[in-house]
Amino acid sequence: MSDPAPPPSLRATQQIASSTAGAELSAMTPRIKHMMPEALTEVEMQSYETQGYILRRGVFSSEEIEQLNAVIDLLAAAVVARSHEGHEYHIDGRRFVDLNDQTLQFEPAPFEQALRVLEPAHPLSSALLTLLKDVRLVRPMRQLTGCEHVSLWTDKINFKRPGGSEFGWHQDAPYWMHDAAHLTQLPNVMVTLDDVGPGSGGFRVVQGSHQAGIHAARNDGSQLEGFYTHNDEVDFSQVVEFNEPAGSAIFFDPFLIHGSAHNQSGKRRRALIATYQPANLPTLKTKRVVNLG
Ligand SMILES: O=C(O)CCC(=O)C(=O)O
Repeated sequence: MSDPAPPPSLRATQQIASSTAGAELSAMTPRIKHMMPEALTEVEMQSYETQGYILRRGVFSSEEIEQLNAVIDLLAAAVVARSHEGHEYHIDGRRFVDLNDQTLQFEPAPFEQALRVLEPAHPLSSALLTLLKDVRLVRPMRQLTGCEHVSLWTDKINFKRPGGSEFGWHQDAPYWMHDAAHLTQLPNVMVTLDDVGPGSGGFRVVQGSHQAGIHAARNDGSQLEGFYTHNDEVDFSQVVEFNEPAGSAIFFDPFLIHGSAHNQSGKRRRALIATYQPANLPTLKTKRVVNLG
């Protein structure tokens, strides 16, 4: 799929409120174990309400991200090596493989062998599950779901290799509306796994766009047209691109229009996106309950 959007007039990343969040019980982070976890402030909560997102820089240290990336590289290589065992199909010219509980999505030509998206990723690595249970994610997610405890809805890793393709403008709610009755309680978080600079396909949102419910979809004849937001619905004056260091966390509303351009840089732009929900509810794909704290 190609993103038909004209080049948006990008605003500099806004840091609505920044916070170095604290403690994690993970074995990966002995150095900062003593720090207190930090709940979202009232200002941050207000930003989420009005703008549809919250950016926190420096949530995870470079050492933590480095360790996580080493795990991710290994598990990505392992699933790609086994992809011939899965069920292969094509949607809008892109190759997909369902392998056990995972869906692998590959880049379009000329990088057909390169993994683009892996979902869900947490069953493949205890380090990923540990990250999802980390208080630096769980505590804000409790606030954003309005629940005392949360579970996982879905999680994925987007790999965006050099030359990797764009993510067209879309909202998540239309993807999930047939599987979830609690659409407003499905907040996302993107954890950046590489430093992101201009041209490397940074995550973009249309701030405030979550307030208008589900926007009109594309009608370009593609198989997935119903899941992409029509260009006329995108207010380009409100686009924010996140060119942020690895270890940042961007919390965003499931109704927020978002996407990203292709990666023109020579470096990877990996990211983990996880969606939380109230506790004791089944995940999107496996239907297993994964309580996170
Ligand atoms: O990785 C990105 O830049 C955007 C990802 C995204 O929008 C998605 O996976 O739904």
